[in-house]
Amino acid sequence: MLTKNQNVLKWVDEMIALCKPDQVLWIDGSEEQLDALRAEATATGEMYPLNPEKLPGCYLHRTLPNDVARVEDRTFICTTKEEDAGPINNWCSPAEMYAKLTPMYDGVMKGRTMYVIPYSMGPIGSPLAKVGVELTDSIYVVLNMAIMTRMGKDAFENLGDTSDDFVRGLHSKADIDPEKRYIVHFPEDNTIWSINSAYGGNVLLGKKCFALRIASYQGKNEGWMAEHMLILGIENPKGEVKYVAAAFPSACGKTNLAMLVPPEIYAKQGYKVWCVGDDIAWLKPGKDGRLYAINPENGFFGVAPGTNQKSNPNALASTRKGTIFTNVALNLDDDTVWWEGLDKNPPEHALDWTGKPWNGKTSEEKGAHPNSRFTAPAKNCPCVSPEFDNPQGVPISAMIFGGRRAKTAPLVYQSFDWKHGVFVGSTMASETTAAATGAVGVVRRDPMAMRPFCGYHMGDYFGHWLEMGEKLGDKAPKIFNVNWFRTDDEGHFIWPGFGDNMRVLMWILDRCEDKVDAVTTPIGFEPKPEDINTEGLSIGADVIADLLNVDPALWKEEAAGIREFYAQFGDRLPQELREQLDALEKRLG
Ligand code: OXD
Ligand code: MN
Repeated sequence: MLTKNQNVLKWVDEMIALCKPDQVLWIDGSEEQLDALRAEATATGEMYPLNPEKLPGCYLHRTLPNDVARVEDRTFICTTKEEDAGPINNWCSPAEMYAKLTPMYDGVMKGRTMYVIPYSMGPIGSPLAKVGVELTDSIYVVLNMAIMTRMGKDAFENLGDTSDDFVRGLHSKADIDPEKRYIVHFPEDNTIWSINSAYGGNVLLGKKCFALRIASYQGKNEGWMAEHMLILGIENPKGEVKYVAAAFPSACGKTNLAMLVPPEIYAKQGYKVWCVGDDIAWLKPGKDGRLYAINPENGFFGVAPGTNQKSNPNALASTRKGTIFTNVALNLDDDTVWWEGLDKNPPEHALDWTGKPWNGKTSEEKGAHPNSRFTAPAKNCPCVSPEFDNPQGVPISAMIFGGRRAKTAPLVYQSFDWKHGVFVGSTMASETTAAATGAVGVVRRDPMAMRPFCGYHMGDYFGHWLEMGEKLGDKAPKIFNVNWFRTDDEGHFIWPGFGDNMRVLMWILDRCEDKVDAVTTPIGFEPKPEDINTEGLSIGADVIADLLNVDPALWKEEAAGIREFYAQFGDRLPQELREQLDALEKRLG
C-alpha cells in the first residue's frame, strides 16, 4: 500500500471484493518493479522484446483482431439525468449501468493479479494536475501507463491523506468479448469502468476517458477546460517563445503539426518549434489572467502508419527507445518493426500485425493494422519543450481549430472575437476520407474535435467556453481556423502542409501581436495574400489568394448545415451561438 488515503483504500478494498483477484500488486513506479513486469510479460508472450541494439527497451504487443480501436458505440456517459449527457453521447442511468456491469466484474480477476496504478495527469505538484488510480488485470496497461502518465507512489503526493478528488478507474480484460465490451463514465462519481477490451484507447483510462471525458466535466464545474488539443511553442531568434493550442479531428495531422519541423526559411533565421503536447490540453487562467496550458500526458500514443523520416522525424525519433508498439509488423531478420509508410523497404521475412507469416514485398495484405500505435515517452522527442514539466503550464496566445475541407474553409481565418471563435469551434467539421468506412466526402460535425470526448451535454460545453471567454476578457487567446486540405479541381491538395504549416502559424502569431493587418470577410479576418510568406515555395500569392477564397454559395449551404446540426441541442444551445449563426447568414447576404 502506497498511501494512507482512506478514500483510496476503501475503494480499492471494495473493488478487490468485487473482482476477487488472486493477488494485488501496488505499482510504485520503480524500475525494478517495471522490469519484473516486463520479464513476466515476455515470458507469457504478452510482449515481445525487440532488438536491444536498434530499439533498446522496446516491445511489440498484439491485440485481438476484434479489439483494435476505440468503440464509440459502446462508450457511455452515465449521468443521473439523461439530458445532462446530451444528444451526442450514449447515455444510461448510473443505477442501471452499475447493475448491468457489477455482475460482469464479479470474480472477473480470479486466477489473475490486480495491479493498482496510482498516476498523475500533469506534472506532479502542478496546480493543474489531477490524480487517478487505475485498477487493471493487464500488464500491458501498467507498462503503457508508465509511459503515458507520471505513474507510481509519487502520484499520491498530490492527493494527501484525506482528499476524495481522484478518478477511480476499473479495467478488466475479462474475455475480450466485443459483445460485452463497455467503456463507461460516471462523471458524477469520478469513476470509469472499462471491460472486455485490451486496446489502448479503451483501457489506458488516464487518456480519453479521464483527461477528456471526466476532465471536461470537472473543468466545467471547477472553471477550467480539458480540450482535445495539441500544444506547441514557436521560439523566435531572440529566444522568445509563443504558444498555441490546436484542435483537429482524427486524420488531420495533429501529431505532425505538434512536432513540426520549421521550413528552411525560418530554421536558418534561428526559429525553433517546441512540442508541449500532441493530443490533450488542460487549460486554466493563471495569476496574470492569461490562459495557461499543461499537457496532462507524459508520452505519445500515436498512429504508426504514415509516420516516417519525412512526415514526422521527431515522432519517429521518439519511438527508437523505451517504446511499446501495438499491432505493427515484426521484421524477423532483425527483430525490428515496420508499418505502411515507414519506408519503401518492407521486410520479406516478417509477421504481420496478427502474428501470421508475412512478406512485405509480395503480400497484398497490410503488415501493420491501420490503427497500429506506438506508445513513446515524450522525453524521447527531439523537440520536446523545455517547459514540458513546468507545473504552471505555458501561456496560450492563440487557439486554432481545423478540419479537412476540400472547398469551404479557407487556409486560415481569425474569428472576430472570442464569442465568434466559440461559434467557429462549435461548427468544426471534417469531410470523411477513404481511411474510414462509409461514404467519402461526407461532412461530419465535430465541435472543437470533442464529439467523441465531451463528458456532458455539448450545449452546456459551448456555454462553458463562452463563460471562460467572459472570465478571460481581453487576455483571452485569439481564435483561428485553419484548413490544410483545400483541393484543386482534380482533387490535389493545393497547400504543401507539414512543416510549411508554420507559415500560417507565423501569420497567426503576428495577428496576436497586432503586427499585421487583415481583410474583413463575412466569415472572419483573413490574411492579405502577400502576408503569408511563400519564400522557397513553388506557389505564389495568386495561389494563396485561391486558398483564401470564400465562396458565398458554399457558405450559405454551410450555414444551413450548421442550423440543422444546432437543432439537436434545443434550448441548451446558448443563445449567443444562435445569434452568431444569424449574423453569419446576414453577412453572407
Ligand atoms: C486518438 C484519437 O487516438 O483522437 O488520439 O482518436
Ligand atoms: Mn486524439
